[in-house]
Amino acid sequence: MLSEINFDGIVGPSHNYAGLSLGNLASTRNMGAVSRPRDAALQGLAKMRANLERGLPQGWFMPLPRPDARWLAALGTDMAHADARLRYGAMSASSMWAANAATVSPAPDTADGLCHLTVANLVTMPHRSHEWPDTLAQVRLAFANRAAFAVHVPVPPPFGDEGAANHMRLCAGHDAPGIEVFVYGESGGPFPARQHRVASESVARLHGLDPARTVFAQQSAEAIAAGAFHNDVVAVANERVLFAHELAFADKDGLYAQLRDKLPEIEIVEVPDSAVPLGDAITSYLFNAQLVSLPSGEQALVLPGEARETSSVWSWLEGHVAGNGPIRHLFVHDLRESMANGGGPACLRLRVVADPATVDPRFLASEARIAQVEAVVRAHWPEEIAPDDLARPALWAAAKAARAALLATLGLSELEALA
Ligand code: SUG
Repeated sequence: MLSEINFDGIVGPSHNYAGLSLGNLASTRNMGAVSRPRDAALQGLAKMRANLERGLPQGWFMPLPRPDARWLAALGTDMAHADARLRYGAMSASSMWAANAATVSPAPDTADGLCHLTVANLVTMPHRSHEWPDTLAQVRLAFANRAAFAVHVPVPPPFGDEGAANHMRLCAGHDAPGIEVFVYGESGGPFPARQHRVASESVARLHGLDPARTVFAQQSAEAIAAGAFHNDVVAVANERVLFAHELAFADKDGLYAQLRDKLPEIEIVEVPDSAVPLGDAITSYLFNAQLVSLPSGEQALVLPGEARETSSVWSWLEGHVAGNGPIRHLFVHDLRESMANGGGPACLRLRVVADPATVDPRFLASEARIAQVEAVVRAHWPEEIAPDDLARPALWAAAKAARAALLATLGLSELEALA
């Protein structure tokens, strides 16, 4: 009955490169570049379609209202008067990275047998700090079935929580009790540590996790300083496989020992820095692949094109697949628009292990519905946005109208009233 459903954020019509995320090297590198929102959304939808064709249940989340007039009003301003930084923040399409929407503990892991979701507060980055009220409204709608789900409001500030991007689950099978691993950062380096240990501990308590099956691990300062602003840039887990870079964790030996103790069948696939230097892992997003179990039971990586273009990464992957490693298949997708803001295949999705019949069907994708969404995107999403365009009222109106058209197509116009 339980399966893993990947909920991808549909890339919003205001997708742009304003360079807002310190510590996210791609975001900084592409600051001021011209974005292509239509292509960005179509690239994301093509990934969803391909995963659906691979036999993987697929869901989606809607873009949030942009510009976010309510946020600006709370700051005493509006789009016409806000300074550029606030205007950029109000127009950010960053909710596309659904891995940051919430942390999810599936029913087999929790004391009350419900699937728990805590919406992330994203307090560290101003442009992301105002996502949560609209994300919460959407999550409450998608997972309204109280016999199956419990939805929590975000952990209060100042404890930064960035959701599933810093959370991994290891288990014998998706429907078996899992070991939940919360990865946090310690501040003090050149870039912010976005996930606070207190936030991770709070989420574990709120979800009613068994302390004996819960692990807290520190992300290595070296990884954060090298641009791994979330753990999912350097590690990913699926069922009994942990796939991680050698330099991902502050104390990898301690972590691996705990995991082996709690899940003896674990397979740890560690990529040494000598084979794939940390810098290559981060620019290629090797570990920000979706590690998925195909209907055959074999595991596959859904990778961005940049992984194939990075020779150290591609040689390592080819060697692994040719050998006897647990990852048996490699699927490559062009996600260039999202990648240029530091968002790979795994950033774009939130994994929820649940019975699809318990989810509001408007949040579940099908081949026909993907085609409908593509038509809306082709008709309404801007082709290009330069940062200066974000000051144009015509773009604000176009972004609003485009989202409204999408919501109407999927029967989700009530989200407009919730905003
Ligand atoms: O929070 N980029 C996002 C990318 C998030 C990736 N998510 C995961 N690793 N799970 C971030 O840094 C760029 C915004 C800008 O520069 O306009 C941005 O927000």
